[in-house]
Amino acid sequence: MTKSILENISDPKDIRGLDLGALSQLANEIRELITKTVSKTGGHLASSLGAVELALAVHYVFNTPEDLVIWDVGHQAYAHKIITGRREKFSSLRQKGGISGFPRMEESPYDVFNTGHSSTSISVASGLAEARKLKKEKHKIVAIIGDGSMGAGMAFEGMNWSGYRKEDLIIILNDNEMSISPNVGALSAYLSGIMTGEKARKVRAELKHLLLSTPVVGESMVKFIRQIEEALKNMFLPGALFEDLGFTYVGPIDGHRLDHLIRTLENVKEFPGPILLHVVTKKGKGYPYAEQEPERFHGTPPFSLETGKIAERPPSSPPTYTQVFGETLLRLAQEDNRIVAITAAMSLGTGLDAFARTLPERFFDVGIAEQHGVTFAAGLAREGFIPVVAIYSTFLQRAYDQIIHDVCLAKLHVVFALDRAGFVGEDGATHQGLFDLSYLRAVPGIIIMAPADEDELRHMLKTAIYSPGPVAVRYPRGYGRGVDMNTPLRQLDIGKGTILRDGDDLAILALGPPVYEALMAAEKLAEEGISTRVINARFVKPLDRKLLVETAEKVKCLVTVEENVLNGGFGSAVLELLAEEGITDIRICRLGVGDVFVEHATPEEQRRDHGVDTMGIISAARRILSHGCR
Ligand SMILES: Cc1ncc(C[n+]2csc(CCOP(=O)(O)OP(=O)(O)O)c2C)c(N)n1
Repeated sequence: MTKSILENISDPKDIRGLDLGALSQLANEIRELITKTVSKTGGHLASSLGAVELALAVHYVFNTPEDLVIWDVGHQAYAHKIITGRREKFSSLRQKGGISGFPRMEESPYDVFNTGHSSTSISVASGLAEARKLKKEKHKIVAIIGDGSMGAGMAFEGMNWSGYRKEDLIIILNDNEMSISPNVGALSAYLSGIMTGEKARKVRAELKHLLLSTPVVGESMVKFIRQIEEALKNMFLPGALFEDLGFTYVGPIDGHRLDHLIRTLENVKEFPGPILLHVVTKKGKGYPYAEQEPERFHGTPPFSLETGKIAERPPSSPPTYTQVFGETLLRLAQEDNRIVAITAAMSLGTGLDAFARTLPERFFDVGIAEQHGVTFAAGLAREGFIPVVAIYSTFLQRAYDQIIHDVCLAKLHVVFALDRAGFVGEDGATHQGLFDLSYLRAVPGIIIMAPADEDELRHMLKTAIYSPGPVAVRYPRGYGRGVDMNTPLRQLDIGKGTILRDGDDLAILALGPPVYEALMAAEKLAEEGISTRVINARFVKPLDRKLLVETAEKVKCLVTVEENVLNGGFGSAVLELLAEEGITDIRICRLGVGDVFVEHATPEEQRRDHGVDTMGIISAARRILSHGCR
C-alpha cells in the first residue's frame, strides 16, 4: 500500500519540499478526502474538486500566509482548507461548531478574507495592494476568481481600478466555463473564444476578408487600417481585452497540470504590475458523477459515494417552496404573456429551470449580476412587462440601491421573489436570509409579504403579480408542510392578516413558516390554561393596522415571531405601529435574531438557538405573562 502523504501535511510548508510525483499523489488524496467528506456533510463539491491543483500550486509557490491569497466566493477552497491546518477538522465541515464552508478570517491566518458572496476578490486584492504600499511591505497578493464571478459588476470595478493603479497583484482566472449552470454573457463567450482558438480563427477570416475587399480611399482608408490593426492585435494577443485594461495576460494554461501551474506561477510571481493568469479547469474533476453533472454537484446535500445519488424522498413528500414558486410562475406566465422571469445565475436554485425550457424567450439569466438584473427588470417594467426577479434574499442585498432608485422611486411594477429567506443552515453567516424584511421595509411604496406555507406562496405570487408597484414575496429554503394545494389561485387582500385561533391571555403575531410554530405553541400553552390568539400577519408592509390595534386592545401581552433580524423587522414594525397609535399599556416580546450574525448549523439548530421555534415561543409566552419579555 502506498504511504499517505496527506497524513503528514499540516501546513503549506510541508508541501513545499515535495516533488511533482508526490504532489500529484497528494492531489488525489485530497480529492478523495473532499469527496468522502462532502458525501456525508453536503457542500460545494464540484468547484472544490476543480481547484485542487490550483490550491496546491499557489501554496507551493507563494510564501503563505505572509503572501496573501484570496479565494473569490470561497466555495472552491476545500483543498486550501485541508492543507492549511484543517485536515483533521475537515469532517466537521459546515456543521455547528465545525469549520465553515467558506474562508473565515477568524478560522485561520491563511483565510485572508471572509467570502461567500461572489466577485469581491479583485477589490480586496487591490485594497491590500494599496495597504502594502503605504506600509512599505513586500509580500505578494493573489486573487483566485472563477469565470462566473468574473462577469459581475464588482469584478469589473476591481479590474478597472487595479489596471489603472498598476500595483503588483496576480489575478488567477479559474475558467471552467461554468457558473453554477453553464456560464452566460459576452465575457464568457470571449473567454471560450480564447480557449478554443475560435477567436483567432475568426479574426484570421476577417483579415482575409478585409484584405481581399475592394481598395478604399480617404476616411474609409483610415477605418480600414484601424480594422486591420485591431484584427492583428487580437490575433496575436489572446486576452487582449485584459491587456487593454492594463493587465499582463498570461495563458490559457491547464489548471490540472501541476508542472505547468508551478512553473507559470514562479515566473509571473516576479512580473511587475497587475497580472491576469488564465487557468483552465474542469468542474467536478476526479469524481466521475460530478464531472458529468457539475450543476447538480455544485452545492449538494449528502449523497452516496458509490452511485452519486442523493437519498430519495418518498414520492408523497411535500414539494419545496422553490418548486412551488417555479411551477406557479410558469402556470401564470403561460396565461399572461406580459410575465417575464429573471434570475442572476441561479436558474436551478430558484426553480426557474422549467420556465427556462418552456418559455425561453421570456426567461433571462443575467449571470451573477444582481444589480443589473434588478435595473434590467425596471426597464422591462417600464415597457409594460411584469418582471419577476427571483433572487435569494442574501444576494438581493447586492441590489439595494437599484431596488430603491430604479424600481421603487419610479413605482415600477417589479415582483421580487426572495427565495432562501430566513435561516438557511449550513452555508452560514454569509448566506442567511435574515435582513430582507428590514432592508425592504425602509423603502417607500413596496408591498412585502411572506407565506406561512407552500399553498399560501401560490396565492401570494398571484397577488404580487397583479398588485401595482413594487412587491416582494419572501419564502424559506426547504420543503413545504404538505398542505393541500388544489385550492384555486386567488388574490389576497393587501395588508390583511388572519386570526387562526382566538384567545384572551396572549396574542402571537407570526410571519411566514413560524406561524405553524406559533400554532403548536398555542396548543401547548392551552394545556397550561393559557388562552392564545394566533395571527398569521401575512404582510409586513402594509401591516394590518385594524387587526393589530384591536388585538392589542383585547390582550395585553403580544409575542411577535419572525425569521429576520429584530432590528427593523416585523416586530419592529408592530412596535412602531402601536407607538403611532398611542398604545403603551402593553407587554411585547419580539422573537427573531438579535444583533448578531448567524453561524453555520442546521436550520433547526439555528431556530432553536435563536428562540424562533415552538419551545422558544412557549418560553417567551410564559415570561411575558409572568413578568415581561426578559
Ligand atoms: C453575489 C452572489 N450571487 C450569487 C452567488 C451564488 N453562487 C455561488 S458560486 C456561483 C457560481 C460561481 O461561478 P464561478 O465563479 O465560475 O466558480 P465555479 O463554481 O465555476 O468554480 C454562484 C452563482 C454568490 N455566491 N454570490
